Amino acid sequence: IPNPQSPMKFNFIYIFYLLTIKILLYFIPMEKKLPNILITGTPGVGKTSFSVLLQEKLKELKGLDFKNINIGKLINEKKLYKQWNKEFDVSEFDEDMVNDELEPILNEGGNILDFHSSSFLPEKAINLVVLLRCNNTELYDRLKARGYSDKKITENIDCEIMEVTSEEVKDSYKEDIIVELKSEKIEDMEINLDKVINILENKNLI
Ligand code: DAT
Repeated sequence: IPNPQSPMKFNFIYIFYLLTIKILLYFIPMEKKLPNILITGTPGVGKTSFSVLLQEKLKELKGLDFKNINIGKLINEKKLYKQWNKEFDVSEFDEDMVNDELEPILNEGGNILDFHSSSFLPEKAINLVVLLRCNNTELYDRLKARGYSDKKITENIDCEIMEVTSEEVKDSYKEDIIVELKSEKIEDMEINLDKVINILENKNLI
């Protein structure tokens, strides 16, 4: 600690003392918050499959521990809805209830969020939006295999054709954080994983 007895010596020691602290702080690695990545798209495009693979690959390649948040599951488990839509057999989630639940999770960072809707999330909390797209024939087969009713299949395919999810993303997030990727064949998965990891690195997010 500088000795205030001699002013000249004091100044010199004081400056030296401050510089040393500054240099030390520069070299001490600060813990960087990991980004929040939203994986979105019409039901059946491959959000859940991609989210799981991305989490695994980020761990394997980069040693990073991301959490996987399936928002649909969270809504059902925590009952974050006020109504159930009997016609389509889905919950009509309550945006405020979901955001209250997500707030501390998003503040921590390091989340891969998997959900078909995106506009209600706080824009500033999302660092990258991955929008998956799939052609109608493939989407039909996937939704049929899932046991959806014809009505629910048609509704979802219409959403993809009308670009509902895509429009929602483009209206809610800045263009430079949106990545649109084709998710039709198994090979697309590996290509998409590499692309997303590259983008995260180039944007200095990981
Ligand atoms: P979502 O979470 O968007 O509803 P999912 O991950 O459950 O979709 O995938 C739906 C089905 O499609 C599932 O059986 C896995 C398969 N699938 C996902 N991505 C695929 C891809 N790129 N190529 C082939 N099949 C894929």
